[in-house]
Amino acid sequence: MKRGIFVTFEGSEGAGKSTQVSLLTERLRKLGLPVLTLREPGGTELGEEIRLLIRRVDFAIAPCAEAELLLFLASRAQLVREKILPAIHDGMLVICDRYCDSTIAYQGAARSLSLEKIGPINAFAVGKCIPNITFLLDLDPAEGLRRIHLRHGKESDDRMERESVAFFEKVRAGYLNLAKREPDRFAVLDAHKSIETVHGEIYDLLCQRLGDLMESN
Ligand code: Z5A
Repeated sequence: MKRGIFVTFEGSEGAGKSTQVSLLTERLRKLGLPVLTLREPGGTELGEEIRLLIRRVDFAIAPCAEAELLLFLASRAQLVREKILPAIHDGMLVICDRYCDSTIAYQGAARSLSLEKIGPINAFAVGKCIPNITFLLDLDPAEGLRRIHLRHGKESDDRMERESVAFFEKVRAGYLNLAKREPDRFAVLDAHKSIETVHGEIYDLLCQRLGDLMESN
């Protein structure tokens, strides 16, 4: 690859992002492709510290919505400059578990922070580093929470996972709106299907889009 490709995964809790990111990474590496897999918040030393802060179920220090937003963006700004841009420059295929769209869906649609304010600071954090392809795993939030409870038991130790179904309904609607606005970047997948079926669909779509991108490069 002459120029790298940037792929992101989005969706609400339990939609299967981490599962699909691992399966795709493994398959592409077996083909000999140079793949860098990252996650948000996190992916750098600073970002992983911020991740710990954001997820703490210590309600005495729970950040207000504005502070939470800025913590996510600080992690992202560091990730872009330290990891994503250098890897894309080196021709790698970068796969990131969550990115800018998470902020619009969670802090914008669900926490009701103004999208007019989030847009410019999101852009300040990432500059021109926009994904080529975004896979949105769309799932009924009740099913997502069921999967998370199966994994962790009823009381998750993650502050955000303790939000209500209504909160995650807003997240889902926020994502679907984004996908409608940018159909060329988003591929929406039905995450109710089996892990294997979703993986097959992602792989086929990626091959198709990679072909298109190579032709246009
Ligand atoms: N957040 C934000 O608010 N603003 C931002 O800008 C950013 C993030 C970047 C990150 O937490 C939190 O930060 C997240 C959004 C917020 N908030 N919450 N809540 P995280 O990284 O720890 O959490 P996550 O990204 O939501 O990951 P997750 O909860 O693990 O979900 P997932 O990655 O989509 O799912 P999974 O781990 O692949 O699968 C969950 C379980 O379901 C697991 O047991 C699987 O085996 C099972 N699974 C997966 N796929 C299937 C299918 N197809 N069928 C049946 N079972 C399945």
